[in-house]
Amino acid sequence: MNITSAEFVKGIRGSDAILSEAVPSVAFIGRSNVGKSSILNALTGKPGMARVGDKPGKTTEINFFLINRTHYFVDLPGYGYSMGERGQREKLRKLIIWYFTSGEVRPYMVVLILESKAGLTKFDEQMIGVLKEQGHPYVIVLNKVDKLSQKELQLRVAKIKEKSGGTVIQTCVPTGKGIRALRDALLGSV
Ligand SMILES: Nc1nc2c(ncn2[C@@H]2O[C@H](COP(=O)(O)OP(=O)(O)OP(=O)(O)O)[C@@H](O)[C@H]2O)c(=O)[nH]1
Ligand SMILES: [Mg+2]
Repeated sequence: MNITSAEFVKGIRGSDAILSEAVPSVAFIGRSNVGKSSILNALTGKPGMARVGDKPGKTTEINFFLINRTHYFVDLPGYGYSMGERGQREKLRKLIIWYFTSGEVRPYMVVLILESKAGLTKFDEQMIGVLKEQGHPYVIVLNKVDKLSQKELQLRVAKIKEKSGGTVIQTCVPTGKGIRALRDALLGSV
């Protein structure tokens, strides 16, 4: 499916009426700075829609984008970065956990984004634990594949598959690699 319209609706920091809307949603999560917001922009073809940053911690709210007037793409803050103020980090971590455990939302897919050089970290494994426990379906995306050689990439993908047991979609935002495959996986190929 092509994306014909995408617009920012709102950012939330806790319970909100938007959570009870009957709109199917996809959530984007991962460690800070892995490229969650960049991937969301690439999927929609709107480079400036979600805010992207050089420093971790750019996204600080749970941001809802209405896609084709039928779906929400939900951009979450990142977890697991060591920079920034401890109180703020803890707040964001709690917000992410709340989103997936409060029982208020049931995304039909969670996109767990990893960075190619770091691979699957302990923070990601914890997050996968939460998703499994709550019964949220998820797909793993390995982003920034431009940062590894072909050989390193093969090893990295094999390792992630072995640990997670699932498929891994490889993406690179600057070249657009894997973006169509991800869009089709989320919205269907028709
Ligand atoms: N080389 C390379 N850089 C990328 C890629 N995708 C994103 N980036 C860069 O990575 C940085 C972080 O991107 P964001 O999209 O802000 O990352 P995020 O995961 O949303 O970060 P937080 O909101 O802080 O959690 C930016 O400088 C992007 O330009 C990629 O595929 N390759
Ligand atoms: Mg972001």
